[in-house]
Amino acid sequence: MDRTLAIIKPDAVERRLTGRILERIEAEGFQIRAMRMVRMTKREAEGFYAVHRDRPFFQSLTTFMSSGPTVVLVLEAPDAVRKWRELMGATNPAQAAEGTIRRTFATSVERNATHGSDGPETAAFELAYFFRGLELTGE
Ligand code: IDP
Ligand code: MG
Repeated sequence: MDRTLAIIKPDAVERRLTGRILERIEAEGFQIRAMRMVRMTKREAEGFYAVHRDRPFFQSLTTFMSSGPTVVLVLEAPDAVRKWRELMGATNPAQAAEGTIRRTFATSVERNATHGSDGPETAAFELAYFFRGLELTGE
């Protein structure tokens, strides 16, 4: 079993899409191992997206991610990292496959409804960014 970090971003929470996205996650066979609502500060969003600090969209992205509450989740499934990215679809919703979460719910490349870790090392960093050991080890 594998774990990945998912975030329901502020655009989707604000538009009351949380329930529909959670339903989709469970329907696709993920076990939700931990879940919490988090309103990140600007600084916390910058720490989370530190790998992107030199990208032109960094300031806008971290302002957006700290603009309202998010839902952070630990998802478990075989091959969870890849499987969750596949369910989310491409970063740019215009390029995301039909039926993916981003194709269905995103309104722009920035306001794209959900986040997912992009590999096992990233997942380990991102899970630890939001969840403590005890929350992560429970069955
Ligand atoms: P990912 O979320 O699909 O892994 P990343 O390249 O890691 O995509 O980018 C992180 C987030 O930054 C994206 O989900 C999106 O919200 C935002 N982003 C990425 N590229 C752009 C862009 O070209 N313009 C504006 N925002 C972007
Ligand atoms: Mg990424």
